[in-house]
Amino acid sequence: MSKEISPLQKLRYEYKPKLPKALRGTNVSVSFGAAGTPDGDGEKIKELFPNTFGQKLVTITEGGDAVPNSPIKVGVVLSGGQAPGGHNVIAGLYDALKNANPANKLYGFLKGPAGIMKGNYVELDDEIIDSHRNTGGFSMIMSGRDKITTDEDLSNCKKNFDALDLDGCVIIGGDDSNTNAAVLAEYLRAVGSKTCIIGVPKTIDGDMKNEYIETSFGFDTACKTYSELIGNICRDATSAVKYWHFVRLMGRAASHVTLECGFQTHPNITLVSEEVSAKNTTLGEIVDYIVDVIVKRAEQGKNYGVLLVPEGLPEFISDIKTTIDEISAILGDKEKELAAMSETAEKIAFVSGLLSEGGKKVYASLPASAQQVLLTRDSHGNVPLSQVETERLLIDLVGNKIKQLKAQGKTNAKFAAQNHFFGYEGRCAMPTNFDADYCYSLGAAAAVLVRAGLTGYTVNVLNMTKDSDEWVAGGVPVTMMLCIETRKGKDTPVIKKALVDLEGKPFKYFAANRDEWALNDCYTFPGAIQYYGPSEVCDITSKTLALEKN
Ligand code: FBP
Repeated sequence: MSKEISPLQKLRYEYKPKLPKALRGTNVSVSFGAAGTPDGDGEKIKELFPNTFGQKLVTITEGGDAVPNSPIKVGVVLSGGQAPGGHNVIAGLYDALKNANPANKLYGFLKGPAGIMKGNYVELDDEIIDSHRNTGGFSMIMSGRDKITTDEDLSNCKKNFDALDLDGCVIIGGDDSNTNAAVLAEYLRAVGSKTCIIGVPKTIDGDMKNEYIETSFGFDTACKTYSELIGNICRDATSAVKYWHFVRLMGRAASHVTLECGFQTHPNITLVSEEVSAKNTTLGEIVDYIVDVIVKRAEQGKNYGVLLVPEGLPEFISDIKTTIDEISAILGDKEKELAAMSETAEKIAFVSGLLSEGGKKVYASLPASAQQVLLTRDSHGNVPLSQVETERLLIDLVGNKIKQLKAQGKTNAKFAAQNHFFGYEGRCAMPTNFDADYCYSLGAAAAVLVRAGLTGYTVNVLNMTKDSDEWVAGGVPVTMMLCIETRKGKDTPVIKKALVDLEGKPFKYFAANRDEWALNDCYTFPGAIQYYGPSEVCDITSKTLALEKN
């Protein structure tokens, strides 16, 4: 039985992603720029990465002293949360390898880094690649969140790379996975392995960016998918005129997704975690701000509105953040004791008993479901905040406050709320033209870096607010982006997460407009992602990138 595909899917299989000029042919070379050292913690990073520290920035250029063309074997793995465009990175890598030399081979490691460690892989061929071109999701080879940490993990990777005789392996992941790529590259260099490791900046969260990485792939599509839905909700709010919609948006730490959706739709309230943190705002003060807007809108006869809240908010509220840090230290110190407990309630009581007086109070004020989530860490030590229902918590607290004000005769506001969480809905959407082109370029550039024998690099594409003719691809040494953070109570090298910069152009634009958006109905309706039609509709970058670059 043939598998039915949608008409759009069929057309997208045929879409030819745009590439930077230098990557359109096979005669490419690499040129080296300045040697990269991280902003801070340089000495510590140098000690940890003696073999890969201090490498130079790389730009891929047309012609020149071309990179070698002898046949090579390359592996690829998808790591962490899904992000639209992952399949195009693999397709770009595959096409570039095959165009350079048809004898080149590409292997996909299955279900994330665990596939490398266990030696589970599939050889990728035309049929697999062609049926995944320009599609969303990571279903081609699947993903996983395992982390390559111990000496045994590292030597298992080497063993499996050697068995396949791999010249290179491309790790498609976020900040943690690219850090992992650096650790693996360093290990392989130290033991004299020929396998080069190249990272690719992926995450819908948009927080893997810096001077050399303009945006992580997937951010554009995910935000546009959520923004379509938020725009629809704004229209519903002004049609039914009886609900406040509280929408939580994915993004583990940074508020980039929420801010971008705010730019796209102009909701009445957009909470930005980084601002909350900078101002030491408490949960009570956040509730007061929301109530103030609700009351003022009610005075204009508008008992409806839309609020956006970033998933990462709890970790940025000063009193909750301190409590999470205390819990992380306890989880590190008392790992064995906690592992021996089977009941969640027992764990909650145990951890609670070890918290400071302040921490105890904050922890006790949270619903049991949130208390439980705060005891969980993923393999990279992160709290799985996508499981904390902050929007419901805010609805409850705001509802209570409005009741109090009503009882005191201070408002007539009617508050009926709907809650939403948009996260998983956007992570596997069909990539926008921007993400499809960007990802295909990243894959093609990764092939060049491997052919050039470079290791410990994250591939990059610059100039992306311009026409693809002007895009410039290359690589940035991962060690250049590292800093030292405390994870599970230990000093750990990590890629600096780019949080929303309160001095940056995007936030300033938001701050200048938010009061008007709060009280007036300035909603905008981006509609569904368009793949065909005028370029100003189909090829536009995110507003965040446009504001940052202009
Ligand atoms: P990555 O950092 O791996 O790209 O994942 C981002 C993310 O989508 C976050 O926004 C979210 O908090 C998390 O993954 C959800 O994790 P999971 O997929 O394990 O539920």
